[in-house]
Amino acid sequence: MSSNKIVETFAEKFNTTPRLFFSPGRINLIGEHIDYNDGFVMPAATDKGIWFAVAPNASDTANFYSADLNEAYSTPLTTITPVEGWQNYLLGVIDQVQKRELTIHGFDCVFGGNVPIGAGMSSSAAVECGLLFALNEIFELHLQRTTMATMAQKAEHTFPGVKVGIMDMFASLMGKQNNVILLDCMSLDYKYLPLDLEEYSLILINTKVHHSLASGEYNQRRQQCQEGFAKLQSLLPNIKSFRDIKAEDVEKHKTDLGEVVYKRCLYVTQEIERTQKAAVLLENNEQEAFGKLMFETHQGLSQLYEVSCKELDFLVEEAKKHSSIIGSRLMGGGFGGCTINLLHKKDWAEVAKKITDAYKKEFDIDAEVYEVATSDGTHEEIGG
Ligand code: GAF
Repeated sequence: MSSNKIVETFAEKFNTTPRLFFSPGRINLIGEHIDYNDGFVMPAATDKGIWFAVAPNASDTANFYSADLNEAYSTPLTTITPVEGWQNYLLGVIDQVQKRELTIHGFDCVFGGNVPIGAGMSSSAAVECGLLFALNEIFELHLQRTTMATMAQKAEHTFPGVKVGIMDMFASLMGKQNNVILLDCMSLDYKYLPLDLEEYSLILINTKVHHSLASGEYNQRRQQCQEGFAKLQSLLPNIKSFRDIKAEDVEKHKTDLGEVVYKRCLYVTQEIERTQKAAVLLENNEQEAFGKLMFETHQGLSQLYEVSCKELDFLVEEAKKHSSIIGSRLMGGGFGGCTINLLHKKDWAEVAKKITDAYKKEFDIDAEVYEVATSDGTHEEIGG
């Protein structure tokens, strides 16, 4: 779906001229499942995202049209409640606006894009942030981007009901082309790190599977970490967050925690430390050492956090067979979606083909390959 198609569809459906906004999906270099555990993450907004064509309609009704699904949905603004399906990502946003007693009026909206759904690139945050940003502009709500990120996160907690961290919304709204964001998820302090990989580049390989247990498992991981943290806090002195806990301390308290919670906490403490190391490596252009940490992250996500699946593990194992790939791991929530791979620029297409051929042979699925390009955060496409 292209931006032109979105504008054209808007003209067909509503016969007025909208404003056009782009809301990006994200990648994440390292720091997985630790945004809701007070860790650090390293996402970037990508050039794949969702466009929103929006115009006020002088009524009290919100009219949505999903150009990707060819489905329409309308609701009076006075009765916003959760429903089943894609509408929840939009309704949750309107609910957040109303909870803050900000005034919006009826509007027409066509949206759609090119970020693959269920690929771990956060199409849901792109939808939530895109609508919120558009409403903020059109109804002059004067919300800051960081406030919109927390509102979009809240929208996902309350309507779709997935207790996500802040990473995806923050990346979508705050992204900067050619940079990754080093985000402290506890304080929301952040800095941009230029993404200059020299002779290397990043590619995503999409397994094209998305195991449907994902959102229930996500909330369960979050709960297991909360349980583990409370236990460790009661056992260790001066612990304010996971980042005060060392992996050795978790190991010492394995019996107190129980096998499953122990594994989750061990992963979290290791990943928090890894991400801090990775940030230094990226700043010093030490790509090979950075790539090793990506492999370690995958190992942790697969063995300790248990959010991988056979398709993702297969892609990472295949990646290890090619010396030009220096790092590979599952990206995002897991249970399907993409791997992110750091590899030599010169032969990426050839290597990617070998991996996708092997994948096809094993699972009879055509994996998709995307070369990563970063973009600015959610913005209006002037003249679009
Ligand atoms: C999903 C969530 F939305 C993020 O908050 C993050 O936890 C991620 O999974 C895993 O790192 O994308």
